[in-house]
Amino acid sequence: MFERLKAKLKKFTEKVESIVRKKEEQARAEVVEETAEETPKIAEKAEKTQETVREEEKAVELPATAAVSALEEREAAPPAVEKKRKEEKVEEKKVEEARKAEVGVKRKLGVKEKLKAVFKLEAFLDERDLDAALSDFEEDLLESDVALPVAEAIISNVKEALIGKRRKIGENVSKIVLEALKEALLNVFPEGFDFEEFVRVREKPVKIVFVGVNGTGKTTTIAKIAYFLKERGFSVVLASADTYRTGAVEQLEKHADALNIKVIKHRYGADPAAVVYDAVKYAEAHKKDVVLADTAGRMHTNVNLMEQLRKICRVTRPDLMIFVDEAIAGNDAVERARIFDEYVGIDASILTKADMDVKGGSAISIAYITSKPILFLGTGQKYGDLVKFDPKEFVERILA
Ligand SMILES: Nc1nc2c(ncn2[C@@H]2O[C@H](COP(=O)(O)OP(=O)(O)OP(=O)(O)O)[C@@H](O)[C@H]2O)c(=O)[nH]1
Ligand SMILES: [Mg+2]
Repeated sequence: MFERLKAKLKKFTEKVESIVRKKEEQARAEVVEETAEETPKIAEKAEKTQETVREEEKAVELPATAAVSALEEREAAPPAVEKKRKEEKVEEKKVEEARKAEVGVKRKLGVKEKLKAVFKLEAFLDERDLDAALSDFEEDLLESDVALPVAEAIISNVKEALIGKRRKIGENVSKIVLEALKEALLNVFPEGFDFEEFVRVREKPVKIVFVGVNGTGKTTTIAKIAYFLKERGFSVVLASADTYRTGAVEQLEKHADALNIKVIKHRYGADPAAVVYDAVKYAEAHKKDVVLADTAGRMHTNVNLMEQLRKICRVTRPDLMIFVDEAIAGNDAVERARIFDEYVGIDASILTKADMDVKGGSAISIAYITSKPILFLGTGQKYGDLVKFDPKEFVERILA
């Protein structure tokens, strides 16, 4: 699942890593060069200090002959010798201070130099460094079924996270890029949504209507959700509101039998809003927790059929209107989600056939375009093939 998106994200991470490495090598080379330039200056300063010290040392140094005569002098005229001794002490002090000063100069330059080097090595990416990599990355996202506005949003998030960022010495580059990508991707998802918790706390019966174009997996998904809810202790009733397609009622009944759940149905051609209404009345009377309503697949461009969905909304006021489409439909699914949302105001989406989706961008795109959460991914044809969709887990998975 989602191999292409995964591979493209990896490719981008590696590219940025190599850009960072190159920049750091350059910075290191510059630092080495500058240090080499600075070294003679430091040496010169140190040399000067040494000279001063030496001269001062010379001044206090007493040659052997002078020492003898000094001794004689001391004997002959003690006060003069005493004076000289005092002078000698003053000189010694001067020499000591000069030495300290020299060490001080050396230490000061050392710290400054070091800071400069560290700063340079920490300097990170600017916009020009990333331009080419980002434009390739945008193309790769589009190829992975990420819709254009979503790809643009991701790129802008990545830019914000990476440009001007400083890497501390020793910090792992790929970790920085991965964190930036994680943040960029998570930011395009709306807040997560806990379906089970919603059903638990909502006033009963919770009314859920499933909509989408033909053959995307609505009926199968309803059966999967019914199974999911039953497993968690909720009672469920199904509304067979696809009164349009031959065989639709029987298809739902077959699932209901397998799961041992009641189905409310009318004859073919009946008003779907009336079927959902009846199912809600049944649930109220029999204290059922949830009503799951199947509807006929319809093209989002068919105005009459879209109006029919509006009627279901008006009559039954669903708690959740769930849009179902195939992950493999890519940008078509995104466009359909947008139009269904415009018509009936969807609350969430479920993406089916994720098990067949190698690209992986649909979930991000639909969530971003509709600003509504993805609740589940359908991952096969069995009742248990329904995976709770969590943006964090999804992002971790495609960045793994
Ligand atoms: N591989 C795979 N197949 C799925 C999944 N969900 C549904 N299908 C298959 O998709 C086909 C269509 O599923 P339906 O549930 O009939 O789709 P629908 O949206 O109700 O179709 P209409 O009622 O005709 O609009 C069936 O063969 C399902 O078994 C899934 O998650 N993975
Ligand atoms: Mg169906």
